Amino acid sequence: MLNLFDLSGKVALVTGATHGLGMAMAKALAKAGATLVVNGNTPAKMENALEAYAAEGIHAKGYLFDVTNEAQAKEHVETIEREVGPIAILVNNAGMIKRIPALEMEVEDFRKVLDVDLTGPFIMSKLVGKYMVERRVGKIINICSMMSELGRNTVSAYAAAKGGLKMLTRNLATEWAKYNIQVNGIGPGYFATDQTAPIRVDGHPFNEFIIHRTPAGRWGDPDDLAGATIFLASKASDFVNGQILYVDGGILATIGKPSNE
Ligand code: GCO
Ligand code: CA
Repeated sequence: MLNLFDLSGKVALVTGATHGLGMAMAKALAKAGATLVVNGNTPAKMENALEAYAAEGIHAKGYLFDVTNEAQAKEHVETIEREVGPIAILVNNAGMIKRIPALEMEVEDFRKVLDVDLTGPFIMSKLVGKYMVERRVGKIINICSMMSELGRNTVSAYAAAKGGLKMLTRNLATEWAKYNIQVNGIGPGYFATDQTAPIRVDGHPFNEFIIHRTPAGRWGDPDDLAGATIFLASKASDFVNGQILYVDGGILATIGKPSNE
């Protein structure tokens, strides 16, 4: 039965996997047997990341490119296919957030967030999807968010992009399911990463708010994503198409509770 989750011999490309949730998901894939390819944008971060992977016995290959630059991404996807092998698993994880009230947000900033969080996954899915369609096999996992479902002050662009990414997931699933490609998403709840560091500090009202708002009563640990990632990357999910699997400690299941409960 456990063979269902075995990723041996499969090449997995994880974008933005030099840190944070991307790195945690990438490690999970590698530990399930996948050959890991890491995309990043910053040479120094890549160097540290490859050391961090090696420290856990994972021999990852790193490729520096910008997922929003189609020509650059195309060249690198071709190189990965040639140098490492056929990409069987694509995790569109690279993303960014800007926390600025809508009335103060420059259109340029709004566009930038959409470009990285939504257009980037489209570009990567199109480039890798082309090979997957030819081979009639593939797994694409788009990293969504609580903001694929819920709004929050200051994150208009991020919510628009992550809501869009949920619908891109359903749409690509619709177009490619017949080619035996499963396109799904993971929607992490509130996780302890660098991205949330500014709102997670002890004593910060948002830190208390999230712990109170989450039925599980804590921030997610990046390792909490391992199971969902392996499931959606493996044979175990071969008839699962266009779903967003929320790993959120129950946030989306509940309206919340009064502050005295
Ligand atoms: C925020 C957070 C979130 C999380 C995550 C929630 O400012 O509300 O940064 O956006 O990063 O995406 O699922
Ligand atoms: Ca951990």
